[in-house]
Amino acid sequence: MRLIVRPDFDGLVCALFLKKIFRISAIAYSEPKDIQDGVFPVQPGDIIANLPYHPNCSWWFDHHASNEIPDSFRGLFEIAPSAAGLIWKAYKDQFPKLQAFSYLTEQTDIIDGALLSKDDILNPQGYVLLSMTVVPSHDLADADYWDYLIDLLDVNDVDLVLADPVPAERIRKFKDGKDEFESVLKQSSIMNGKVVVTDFLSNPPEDFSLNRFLVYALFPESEVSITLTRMTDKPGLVKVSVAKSILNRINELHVGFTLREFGGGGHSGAGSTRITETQLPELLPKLISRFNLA
Ligand SMILES: [Mn+2]
Repeated sequence: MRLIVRPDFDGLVCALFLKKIFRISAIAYSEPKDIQDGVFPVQPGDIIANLPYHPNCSWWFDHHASNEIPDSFRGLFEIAPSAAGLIWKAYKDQFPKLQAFSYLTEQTDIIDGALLSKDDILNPQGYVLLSMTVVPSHDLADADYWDYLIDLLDVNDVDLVLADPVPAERIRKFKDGKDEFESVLKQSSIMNGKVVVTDFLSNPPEDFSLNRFLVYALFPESEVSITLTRMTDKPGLVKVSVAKSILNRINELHVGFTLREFGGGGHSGAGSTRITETQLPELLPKLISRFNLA
C-alpha cells in the first residue's frame, strides 16, 4: 500500500506509526490543497494521513476540523492536536511496538497542536527543534530528508536523533540562520490592527530557518499572523498562511472555516490557501478585516 502524508512533523510521525500497522510499500508527500483539488492522483489502496479525505483512498487518518466529512470511511477522524496522536492512541494496544513512542507522541501533540511556550519558540530543544527543520512549504522538494527522518525517528531516542549527522546539519543551518531570519521577519512584517502580515514575496528568507512561531514572540500584541510566500514550483501563485498567535489566544474566528471562503482550509488555529498574485490586492484586505472584526 502507498501512504500519502503531509510532510510536516506530524505527517512524518504518522508515517513512522502507520508503517508499524500497515504494509507500506511507498510514501508520497502532498499538500492539502492538491488533494482537495484532485491535482494529486489518489488510487484505491492508498492510505492518506494528516491530509484531507479523497474518495479513492482506502484508509484515511486526519484531525483537521475543516476536513471533516459526513460519509463513512475506513480509518480515523477526530479533532485532536495531531494525527499521529490519534493513530497512536487508537492502535497502541493492538500494535505493542507503538507503546514505546509515548514521548514522541506527546511532543508531536505539542508541536502540531502549537502548544509551545515563548521559551520553546525562542530557544527550541529536542523534537521541537527537529520539527523546525521540517518545512512543508519547500514545495515537496525535500522528500529525501523526510524519508530519512521517518526511518531515523524509529530509534526513539531524542538525543540520538538530534546527534545524527543529517538532522544535525539542518539544525546547525537553522541555528546559523536564526538571527538573519529574525531580521528579515521584522523587516517584512507589519501590524494591521490585530493582524501581523508578513510579506515574503519580494524578500524571501534565505534558508531553512523558518521558525513559524517566532513572529508571535516578536509581535506579542498580534492575535493572528498572515504570511505571504511565493510558490517556486507554481509561478504566479501566492501561498497565504494564516495562523493564530499561540502566545495570545484571544481571537475566536475559526481559521480553517474562514479560509474556505478563500478557497483554502485548515483547522481552528491555522490554515492556508493559494491565490494568484493579481487577486492579492483585493483579497488580502478582506482576509485581514475578517480577523480584525472578530
Ligand atoms: Mn497534523
